[in-house]
Amino acid sequence: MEKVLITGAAGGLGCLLRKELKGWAKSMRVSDLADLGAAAPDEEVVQCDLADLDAVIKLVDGVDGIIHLGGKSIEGTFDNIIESNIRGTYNIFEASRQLGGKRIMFASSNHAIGFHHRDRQLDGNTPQRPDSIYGLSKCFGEDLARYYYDKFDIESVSVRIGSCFPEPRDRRMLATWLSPNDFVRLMKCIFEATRVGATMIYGASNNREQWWDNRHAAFLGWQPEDSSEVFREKIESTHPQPGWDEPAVRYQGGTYASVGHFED
Ligand code: NAI
Ligand code: 15L
Repeated sequence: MEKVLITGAAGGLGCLLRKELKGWAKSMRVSDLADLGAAAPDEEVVQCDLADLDAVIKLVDGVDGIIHLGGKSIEGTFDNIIESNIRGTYNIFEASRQLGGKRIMFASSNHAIGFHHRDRQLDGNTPQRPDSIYGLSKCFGEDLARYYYDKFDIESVSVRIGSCFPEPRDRRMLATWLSPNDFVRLMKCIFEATRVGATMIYGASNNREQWWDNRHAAFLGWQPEDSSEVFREKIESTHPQPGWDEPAVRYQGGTYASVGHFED
């Protein structure tokens, strides 16, 4: 990888990749709406609103691959989600098309399938089932990725990230947890593969409880190595087991599925 662009680079996952992909990519262009501090050696820092197409075309010009993390990362107002996630993601794919087709990693989310029950194991053929306006915007991004591949041959991998934090924060995350190291390894696999087409992959570590089956994406060669099991005792002793009939427990998306409409 010569030059990689990371959008949303001031956020949690962006900061992680900015640090961990150093050296793997010869240079990095990091971008966000928020302040990113000074550029490190072999880095360019570009402050940019993803909702501005002209700015995004300049942002994408000259890079070889795009790690698209930028956007609203939780439920929000419809207007906010439209600008950052719908328009922002469209602008990234459109800039890639106009500039000759850069491979894109799209940070989708488990909330694109959050209304599936937890006792159902999902795979590459399971239909989307969003649990929120946020989840809907991730479904849009995944469909956009498919469309840009079918029509323009823009390759991408949409990663339905589970919960990527240093540690699981509750009982649900014992199943959805994606360790930061497994996430970094996945990013490398995505850009090192010869061809990826338009692929969707679930992003969870090698946890005891598995809701998602990634056999359809085995060609990427990603094998998660970490497991949430080391945190089980800590989580179970601090988070009481809720009733199994509660919606937040029945659905994969947890509270995203059980809460009401954000703007009410
Ligand atoms: P974060 O909220 O920490 O970072 C997102 C970044 O995007 C922020 O720095 C924000 O300033 C930037 N941003 C928002 N709107 C923007 C705009 N219009 N133009 C430019 N930048 C904008 O989120 P986090 O946790 O780092 O997640 C990164 C991506 O991964 C997000 O797209 C999120 O939806 C997705 N994801 C993350 C998960 C996780 O467990 N961390 C789980 C599932 C999906
Ligand atoms: C997400 O999509 C969010 O970005 C993250 O903040 C967590 O809420 C995660 O899903 C999750 O489901 O745990």
